Amino acid sequence: MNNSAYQTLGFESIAEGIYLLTLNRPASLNALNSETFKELAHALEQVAGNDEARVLLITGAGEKAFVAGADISEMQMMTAVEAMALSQAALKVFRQLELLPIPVIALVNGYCLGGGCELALACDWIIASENAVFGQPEVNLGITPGFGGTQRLSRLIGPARAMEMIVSGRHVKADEALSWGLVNHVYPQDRLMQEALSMAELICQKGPLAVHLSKQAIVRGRDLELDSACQIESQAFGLCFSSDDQKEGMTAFLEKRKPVFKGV
Ligand code: DAK
Repeated sequence: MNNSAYQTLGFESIAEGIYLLTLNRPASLNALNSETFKELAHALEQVAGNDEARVLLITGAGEKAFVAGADISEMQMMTAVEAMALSQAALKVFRQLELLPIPVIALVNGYCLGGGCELALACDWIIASENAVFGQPEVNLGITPGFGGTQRLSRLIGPARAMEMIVSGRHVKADEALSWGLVNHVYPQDRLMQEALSMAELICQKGPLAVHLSKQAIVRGRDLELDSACQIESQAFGLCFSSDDQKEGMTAFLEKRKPVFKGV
């Protein structure tokens, strides 16, 4: 599943079931251009179609940035029609990421601004290095967030904090992001990957179907009212009982041994 044909991405398997996507344009702090969106769409299709994939990690190349936003040099002269086309492509990719059947962790290793912050928000959760800096600085450029930031940021940290970030464009450092619930954990930069791998390995030991259905219930349910959302959970719960993994998980517990899950 490795693909060295990408111009703007690194994409590799780093351990059994664990894939790493690296935004790789360090000279422009990994800014997202239209090629990146095409390549992201392709890479995510490969992950979605790979039964062996259990966890996806996403990070930025280098030690300075996760992603410093959409590529300003590419956007500068765009027409409204071109801007809408870019926005549509990006919205589609971010939704594709959000709906991926496996958990996706963003490893934010520096600047995480504008479209970069929106990319991280489309992942299932964010872990950050101590030098991480978050922001939606679009107002500095005379534009609004366009890749879902007004919506996903508000849902994650609440409308007041999202409003403050978006209308002021101010930078939020890792410790503040942690206290706001924007990130789950903060680590020294040299431990970020190792911590992500430990978490990914832990997830790989769990029942793949249960992990998938849990993610789906959270993602599909969070925008619904409680009764409908709980129906999604109920269906997921019921579905688990049609799987070998449920029998194996419960039998292993009662036999006081570790379960061997097969994902069926
Ligand atoms: N795009 C292009 N190049 C960028 C870039 C970006 N977003 N950010 C940084 N770079 C480039 C710089 O131009 C510089 O290139 P050279 O001069 O070396 O050729 C190189 O990366 C290193 O950056 P700096 O020299 O500026 O490094 P500093 O450490 O001094 O500052 C910084 C780091 C991250 C604070 C600064 O680079 C910065 O403020 N960058 C811009 C951050 C930003 O405003 N990001 C938001 C972009 S707007 C849309 C929907 C959504 C969006 C767009 C359209 N549609 C609806 C179509 C999203 C918009 C955004 O994301």
